[in-house]
Amino acid sequence: MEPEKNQAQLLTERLTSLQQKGYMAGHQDDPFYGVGWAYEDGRSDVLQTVGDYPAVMGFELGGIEMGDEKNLDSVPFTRIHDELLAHVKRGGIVTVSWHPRNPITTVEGGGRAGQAYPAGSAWDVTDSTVVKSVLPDGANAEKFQTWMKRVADFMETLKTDDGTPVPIIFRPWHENNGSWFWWGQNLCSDEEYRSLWNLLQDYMIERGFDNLLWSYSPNLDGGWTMDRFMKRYPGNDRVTLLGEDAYQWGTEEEFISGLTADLDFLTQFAKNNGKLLALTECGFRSMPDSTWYSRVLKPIMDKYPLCYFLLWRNADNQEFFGPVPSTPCGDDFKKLYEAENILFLKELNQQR
Ligand code: BMA
Repeated sequence: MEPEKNQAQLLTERLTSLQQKGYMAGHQDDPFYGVGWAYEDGRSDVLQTVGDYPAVMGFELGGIEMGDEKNLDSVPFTRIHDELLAHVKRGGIVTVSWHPRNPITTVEGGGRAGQAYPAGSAWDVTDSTVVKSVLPDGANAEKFQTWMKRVADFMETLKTDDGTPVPIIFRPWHENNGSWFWWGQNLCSDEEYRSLWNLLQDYMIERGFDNLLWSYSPNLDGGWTMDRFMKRYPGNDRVTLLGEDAYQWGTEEEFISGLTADLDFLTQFAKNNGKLLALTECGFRSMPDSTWYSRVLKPIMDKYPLCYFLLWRNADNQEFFGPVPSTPCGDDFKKLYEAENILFLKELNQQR
């Protein structure tokens, strides 16, 4: 008899088969808040824009390591628990990121104890010995064990009513080719980075998690070479999905050429190594161009075998990446909804 498949394997199969139909739309923190509202049950900017939930929802654990009740974006962990499970129950797919505080510079209580951003946060890059300090024998090794334990304790509560752990795309230590997080390019050696990845992954495996689909996502690079990519790649036995975080910060031309070059590279890599591919974060902050989704982003995505794209959060009217209902960018986003190759929640459920 074949051994029973675990949740990560089942999710991998589901993603592989969905990818034949198209790619899924995703949104970070979708059910919590949007432009002009917060914490209204059932509400979502994507839902209000197109009449359907995104297929993928992203959730963030930053702050769980401190024992905080709310994450770094002020979302209560109890709500994250409930909404993540609700999305799985309605047939959706979930992904989890983690922006842990800086274990050297944070104070007990973290940002909620009055440290001003970026001091003590994941973005505090004042010290380049942080990764080293959490590895075995490092000064913060013990503290980091506690941090990982808090992550695991929370993840352990993410189960269906009958006690089955829900499948989660877990995406730690992201954007590591940039130098804005304490695990970034200039903040640790390649070896230290890989040890950090392994430390967390091995801990989670030891704790018995077989429902996590591990996702590796550097940042938009524009010039990957195999040699440089491999320096920090955790390894084929440690990664199931790869992709990158790609925002348009500069010109449209730069974004298109950089992302196209990267997706050419990543598609080939994914194919050769049997990996799934996604745009693990993306967007154009506050949508200065309301035609961006359909005119810039979609034509690029259409060319590649992506599983999904995840637009970042709609924090407020100063910082949003997803559609805002009843605005020009919301209208433009409807074109993505209408496209046959872009899947939202209802289409996922039709595929089952
Ligand atoms: C960043 C911004 C921050 C946020 C962080 C983690 O890109 O949206 O405001 O705290 O992600 O979600």
